[in-house]
Amino acid sequence: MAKLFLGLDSSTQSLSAVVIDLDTRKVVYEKSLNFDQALPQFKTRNGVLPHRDPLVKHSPPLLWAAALDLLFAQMKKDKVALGNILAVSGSGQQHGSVYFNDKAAPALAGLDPKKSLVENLAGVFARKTSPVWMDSSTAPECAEIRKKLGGIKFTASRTGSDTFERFTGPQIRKFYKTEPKAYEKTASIALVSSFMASLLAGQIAPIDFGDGAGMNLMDIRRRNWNHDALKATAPSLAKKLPALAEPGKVIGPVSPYFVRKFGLNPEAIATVWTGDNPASAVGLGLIKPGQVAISLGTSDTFFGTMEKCSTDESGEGHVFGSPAGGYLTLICFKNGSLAREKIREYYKISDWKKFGERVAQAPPGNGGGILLPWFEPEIVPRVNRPGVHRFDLDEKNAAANCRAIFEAQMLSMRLHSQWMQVTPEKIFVTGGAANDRALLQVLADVMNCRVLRIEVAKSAALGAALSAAYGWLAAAGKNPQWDKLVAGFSAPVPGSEIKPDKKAARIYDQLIEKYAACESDALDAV
Ligand code: XUL
Repeated sequence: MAKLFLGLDSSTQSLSAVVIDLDTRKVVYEKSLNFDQALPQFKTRNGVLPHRDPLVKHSPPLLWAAALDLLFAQMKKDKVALGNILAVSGSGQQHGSVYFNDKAAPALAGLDPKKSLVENLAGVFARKTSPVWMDSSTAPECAEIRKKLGGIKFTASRTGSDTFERFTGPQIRKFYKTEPKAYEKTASIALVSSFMASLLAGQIAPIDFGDGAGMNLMDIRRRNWNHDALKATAPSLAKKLPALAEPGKVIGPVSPYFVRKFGLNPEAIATVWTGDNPASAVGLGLIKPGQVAISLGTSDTFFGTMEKCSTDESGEGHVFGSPAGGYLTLICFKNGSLAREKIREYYKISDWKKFGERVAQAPPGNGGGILLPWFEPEIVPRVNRPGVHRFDLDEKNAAANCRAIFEAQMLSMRLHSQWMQVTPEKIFVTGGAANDRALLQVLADVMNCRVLRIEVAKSAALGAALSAAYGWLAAAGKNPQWDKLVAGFSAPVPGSEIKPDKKAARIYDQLIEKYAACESDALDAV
């Protein structure tokens, strides 16, 4: 019998499945189901409910449950060998929260396969909708919690991050303040990840250290609920939170609902889910401390692993628990590829290949020219009033400006990840811009580090499938090793390695000081 493991990823816009075969080390099945298209009755747009207040972004948790039914039905139709699946795990969009009343636990324990999940879950919610990570309506609650915890530095050092609007604690506080009766009726609060795990396991599932760290409620070092943070957030919160657990820990056998309805292996185990970022890190092969991956996408994201927890005093970066042990940092730069596109369009450059050629035409460091590309409000550094700033840079010189925007983005990453004190020996890069060697050369030179391209289509679902395999092997007493487990699944693209040019690296070692000065000048000005 093939040893199959299922990883699911419940993201903002879709639910995805990846099935891996551990013996052949192959992804044997992958599928994504788009919420808006597959389940139009929930009336979401890009997975989120329209709301008159643009800061409020909620989704219906029943949408995610309905998607789980549909995806299992699809897997059955596609003849996935569900009977050979040994363990199921998953990941969820981080920070979003689901509010159960006291009917939820018995309903989960008795899921009836003759009904849909939506029917089974009728009447189990204390709040009909779930705030998700795109919600930014909790600025007052962030300020209140931060103040009670002693300011940015202490909030970050205790919970792994400063308070952020999308984080679960401020969201819970807003719910308690605006709907105190419904808050009181809340018996248990789940994250998107633990909600989905609860359906699979037929019981209220624990929250893992990875996703739990995105709540401003967990003690990042001790990995338990932080009493002061709970008190600063809402009353009686300890009673409403499930236990915290290692990602991949066995919750129990999968609910008979999935066995009878879809033919899932009755002996398959359901393991604890994690957040999409921690799962992605594993999917990208970040399983040892001191590793770094950079995703150059709509926004640019810096992932790094650390053995010991260090937190960002300025409160810009986040620290989560890593599924492979230790810690994971996530630093998100909003002005990523959209900002690069703005520059490309401004200089009427037709495609990305030509953009890369322009970058290569200008010399490393651009003779000291700097461009700060804050077309949109920026997360790191915090910029609320957007603007583009040029220093010693001729606006008419297209090549210099193309080079300058990418150099600035990479210098910003280097500067704002220094607090991690991680010196990687190589950096994995993924995302659209990772296809361009000229850009990767700039990255290698700025970071003074080897760069290798990685292509993993559904890194979070793959990470979840690997975590299911890890949990199953550990439960079987087989002492799994992460490096052996990920081998073959997330290998760098052959021939993609780029080495830093020593001369260029020295230029950037000096330019970073000027970049930092320009950044503070511009920040003072806005
Ligand atoms: C991380 C975050 C997003 C979501 C996306 O802090 O808010 O990356 O996890 O699903």
